[in-house]
Amino acid sequence: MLNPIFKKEKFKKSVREEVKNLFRTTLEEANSHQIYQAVCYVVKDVIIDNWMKTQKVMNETDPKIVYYMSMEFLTGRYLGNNLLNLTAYGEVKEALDELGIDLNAIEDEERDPALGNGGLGRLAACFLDSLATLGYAAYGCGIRYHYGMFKQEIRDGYQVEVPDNWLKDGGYPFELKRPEYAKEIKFGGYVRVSYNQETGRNDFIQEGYQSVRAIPYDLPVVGYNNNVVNTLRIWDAEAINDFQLDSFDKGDYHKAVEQENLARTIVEVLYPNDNHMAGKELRLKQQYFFISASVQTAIQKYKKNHGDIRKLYEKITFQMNDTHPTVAVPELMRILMDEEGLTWDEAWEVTTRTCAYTNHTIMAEALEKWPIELFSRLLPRVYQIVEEINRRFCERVRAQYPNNEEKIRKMAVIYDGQVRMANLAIVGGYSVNGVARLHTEILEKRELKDFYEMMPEKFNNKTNGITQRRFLLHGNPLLAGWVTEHVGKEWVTDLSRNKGLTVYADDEKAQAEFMNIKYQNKVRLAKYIQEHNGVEIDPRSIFDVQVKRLHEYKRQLLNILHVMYLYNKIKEHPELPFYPRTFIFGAKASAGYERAKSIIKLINNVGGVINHDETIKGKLKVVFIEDYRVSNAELIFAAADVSEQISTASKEASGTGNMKFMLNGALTLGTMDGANVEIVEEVGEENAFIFGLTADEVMNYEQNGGYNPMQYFNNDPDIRQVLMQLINGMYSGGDMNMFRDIYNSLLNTQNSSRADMYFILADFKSYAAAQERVEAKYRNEAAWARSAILNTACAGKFSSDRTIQEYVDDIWKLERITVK
Ligand code: 26W
Repeated sequence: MLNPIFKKEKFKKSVREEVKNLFRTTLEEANSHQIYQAVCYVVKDVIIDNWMKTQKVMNETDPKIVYYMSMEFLTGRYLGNNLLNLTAYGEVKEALDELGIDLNAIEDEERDPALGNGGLGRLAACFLDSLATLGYAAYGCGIRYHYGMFKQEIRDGYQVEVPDNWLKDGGYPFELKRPEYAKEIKFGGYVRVSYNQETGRNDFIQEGYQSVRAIPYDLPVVGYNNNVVNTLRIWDAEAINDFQLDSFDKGDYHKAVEQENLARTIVEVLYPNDNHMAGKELRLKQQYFFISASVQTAIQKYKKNHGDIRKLYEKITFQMNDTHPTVAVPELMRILMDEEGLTWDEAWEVTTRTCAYTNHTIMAEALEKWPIELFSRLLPRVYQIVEEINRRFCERVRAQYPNNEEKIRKMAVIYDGQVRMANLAIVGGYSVNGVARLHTEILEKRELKDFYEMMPEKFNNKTNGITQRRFLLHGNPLLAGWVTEHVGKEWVTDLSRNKGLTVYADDEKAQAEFMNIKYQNKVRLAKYIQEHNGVEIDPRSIFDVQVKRLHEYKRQLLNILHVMYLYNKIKEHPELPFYPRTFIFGAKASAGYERAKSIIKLINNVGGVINHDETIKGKLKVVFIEDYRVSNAELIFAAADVSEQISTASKEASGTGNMKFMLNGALTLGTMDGANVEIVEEVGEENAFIFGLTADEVMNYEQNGGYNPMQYFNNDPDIRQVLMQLINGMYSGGDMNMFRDIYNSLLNTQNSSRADMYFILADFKSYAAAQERVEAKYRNEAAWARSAILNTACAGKFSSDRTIQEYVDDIWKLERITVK
């Protein structure tokens, strides 16, 4: 199975050669970064062979293809993962060892391609991994941002955003520029309608537009041990007419400059907003840019082997990752009608059988809406089509629900001067799915109720998953080895095999081994934290971890308020038993999200006070890990005892970090929200710590009112004490105003929004009680080990392989390919 290139002697020779060719130097003199690049290029050679073979099989067998369209792909580093999926990691590690080179150090030379914000982008990357591993033909379609997610630095406790130029020093080793597949994308101008004698129909011709050239870069997506290599195609932009002097003479100087600017700005940066719609013109440009390029490419590819464009849906699905790619619906209509000559009805039939939509959030502020003025100015022809989609759809609604303008108000695609992208995605596609059972139920019963009633057949659930290959095999080699010893290697492609670990849950030896591995991973993380954050933590303490984007609904604030409460307890009762705890946070806040940023500052300041208080004898530590990202996430999950999943019930669509913790044997401390519900269902409530309001209770309060946070403040001295400490200068060097906004957000009604929007005070005491159960259980080593093993054992459902197979069976209907 092993490719001969990875035979040790051969591989060592190739690396030497590559270092020489690339850098005109010897291996002995090359620095780590040069060696890293050389190793990548040797590995890339193998990948390219399989890549071409996969293409050949696709051409010969003509399978149906899914195009996974996403503005974000948070892939994390490639080198280690590629080696693992090529099953060459061990060989290469040994070969490099013999050269005196440490593979882990080489891997650390790679920058994370951070082309995504959080859950949605990482999910897209897990899905590509599973698609390739299961042998399905798939393209990821995205944007080659020059600056992905910012690098986070913490200065004086504050988040500082630093641009992260991931393409610095000669681009990215694994990508391949494909200029021969460039496409032209048009913006603005107007639509001229002219009668066509030949066809007897009107032609719609866009004129006076600006255009930009979309250039694809391909990244390989290596399947596990199956020779399949799919493609993640990310689009870069170049100016269409490199600056021509004569355009000055023609009076087009201004336009030439503008087109240059358009090309320069369009893919410059990823919007660092998570669950918040900014409504920026450039963002809509980005969306149309990569969608038009991707749709054009897909159609061109289809037409190479197929005569009848009316059957497009038999060979292609466009899966839209949230509403960000929804302009695919009218763009496909445009191409089918204006370029392929289909009638409206024919084009609509094709479009609504080709497009499918995944919803990832019910947060109202995340819903994408574009002002008509902006949309029609930027995409004049596409807008005409959206208008017609809306007109016809409203007609249908009125026919089905006569005299019910309420239905129109809720379901229209264009309303109140805005284009509503979710409504467009639902109307223009054949499938709408949520990402966890509870989330889909909320969509059907509340958020999208009217659509569900009108077209229930479109709705379905696909509970998220994660790839065990990155988050166990690569991220936690010790535990991966242990799992293999006990249930065999098959779990790598069939995570349900982990069930076999159940029989070891009560086995003393297995428990000791399991906890010892956890301990070693804690030592590894402690070392990372010491090196990167300068904080010393005790690997024997309970590692209680919350890593995810910073958002009020995710309630990092509840966590840190509870830490403040514990600190008060320890100070007041130093004699009481207390199991040492380390609270670990990692989170980026959107650059413009002020409250999120002050929560980061609060966490750091609380750490500053507690970590330096010698009187508590190290019982409590708080660390904020700077620049949380995929690469350090792998270390963090492996080392966690407790997984904090404490969102306000109903707000977290699914969560996927929760699954990564579970797989690595951490116990969930969480609310009944998102996929937590299913995690608890799999592992049993006695192996998790559940607390807080239910989704129904939260939604009830939201609908009917009756929630009064002041009552907790007045009646509960512990809560009052902690809240007063936000404004008495205790954690702000005497500054009484530093955290006043946070205090106000919990207690004071500000400009029409309710105080404590996320029910932190309502859940505080039940959270504290759950934390007490954590401590009690941890004291009982056997009980903890048992639960930890069961978490790893019961994580099978949460493999993205399972998720992808469900997408294939219910939505995409793909057939597998085999590559020899
Ligand atoms: C328009 C601005 C914007 C940007 C990003 C709106 C919404 C988003 C994403 C949908 C936010 C996101 O990443 N959502 C997360 O998706 C994960 C994968 O399904 C879920 O596990 C998380 O619960 C959800 O918050």
